[in-house]
Amino acid sequence: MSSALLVIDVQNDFCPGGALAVADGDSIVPIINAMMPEFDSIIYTQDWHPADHSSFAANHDGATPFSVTEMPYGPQVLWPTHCAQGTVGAAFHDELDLKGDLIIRKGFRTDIDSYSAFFENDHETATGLTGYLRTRGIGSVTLAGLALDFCVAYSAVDAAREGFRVTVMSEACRAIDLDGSLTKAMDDMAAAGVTIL
Ligand code: VGL
Ligand code: ZN
Repeated sequence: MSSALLVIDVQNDFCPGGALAVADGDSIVPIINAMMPEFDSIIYTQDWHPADHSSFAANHDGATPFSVTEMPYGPQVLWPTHCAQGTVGAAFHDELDLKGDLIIRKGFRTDIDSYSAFFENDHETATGLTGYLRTRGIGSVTLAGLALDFCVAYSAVDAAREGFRVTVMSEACRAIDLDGSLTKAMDDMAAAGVTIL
């Protein structure tokens, strides 16, 4: 069975100095690079928002970053403006090895956020990644990247639901940890049958 490494959102805005910096986020880059030779396919996700994206607090009158609002698809955290399309913040970390085969961009629709590499936050709109993996004969996926408690966890849970064998390499991830989000993410992944190493 072929295997893929899913490298989640290793972008400047999620690293120290970035707009939505994850503590120690850049420290995982050499760990991820060192993992790459073990996989048949290396796939990157890239958070890629238009300037008017609905997940940005700045686009909601009076809203503060990290507050929660209600969207048609459910609760949504309002984030600082980050990973705006074409900006340096949206670019991959300079040291990340980009020898892999696919980049999936997500969060490019104004009205809906997308944490997962597989489905947007309505849990219905597909990115197409399942089809790519199946077409390539890939049955097992390993995840690494940022942030463990948002985009990595959502991607891991969806991968398990899609029928892949899923491992999260926790030493190659870092978390935001907002209001218990890390504990919830770990519980959700365990419940979905994700192996956490
Ligand atoms: C992410 C919040 C907003 C992530 C992306 O990559 O975990 N978190 N956009
Ligand atoms: Zn985002």
